[in-house]
Amino acid sequence: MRTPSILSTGLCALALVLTGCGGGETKTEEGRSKAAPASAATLRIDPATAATVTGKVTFTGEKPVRRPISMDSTPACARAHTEPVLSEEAIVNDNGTLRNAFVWVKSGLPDGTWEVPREMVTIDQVGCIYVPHVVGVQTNQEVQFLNSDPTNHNIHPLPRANREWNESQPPKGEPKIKTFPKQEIMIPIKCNVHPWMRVYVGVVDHPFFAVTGEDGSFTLKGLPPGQYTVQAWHEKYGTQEIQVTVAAQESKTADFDFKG
Ligand SMILES: [Cu+2]
Repeated sequence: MRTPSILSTGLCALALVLTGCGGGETKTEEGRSKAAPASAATLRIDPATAATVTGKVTFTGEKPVRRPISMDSTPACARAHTEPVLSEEAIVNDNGTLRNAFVWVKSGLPDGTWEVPREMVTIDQVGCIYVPHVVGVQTNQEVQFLNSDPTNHNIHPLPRANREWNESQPPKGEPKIKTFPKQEIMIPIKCNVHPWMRVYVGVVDHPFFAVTGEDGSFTLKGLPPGQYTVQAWHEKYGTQEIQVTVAAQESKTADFDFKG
């Protein structure tokens, strides 16, 4: 758990009256003092009130067939696998849940800027596959792109809100450290060399997001009490939203069901 608190918003508002809360003073042309815009309050998870939303993302319908990926165009990629490599576009787990759904709080949080985690998020290229296939990061959190393969890759995000870039990375090359400053659900990233390679990055301006794994469940921890719209996104099946209201320290369930 991180340290408090959303209280800092209120304290900052009080401090703003007294000192400007981080904003300096500038002189206008007339020589009068004028407060510069204060920096936004930094929000942190408050363990005293932290609520939780858990759930699962299920799938109803005919189970999609995972098509095999041909890597014949790059022998170094093909050689990295002894088993057939299957598409990750739609994976239904054995328990009927959907893997790689991105679940996040779309609205309802207090205004302010959430503390950015110091830990980096890693996206690796292994056997000419992006690992993981779906990942969440906070706005301005560092993301390191690794190339663990003995072959060239070319990382090419296709954002709508963030800046597009396109950089090659040599075999076992230096990590590329990047940030995405704007919230965006989702940024597809391709590789210009290998058309089957795809990772989806969910960039969220707060820490309340999760990706479903092999059991299809998710947990959003540390929420302030409030009324939220929680969205689940899936690359093939689109988006769904659920309204959830949580009191301080309350746990609620929000289950999604995507139809095939
Ligand atoms: Cu590649």
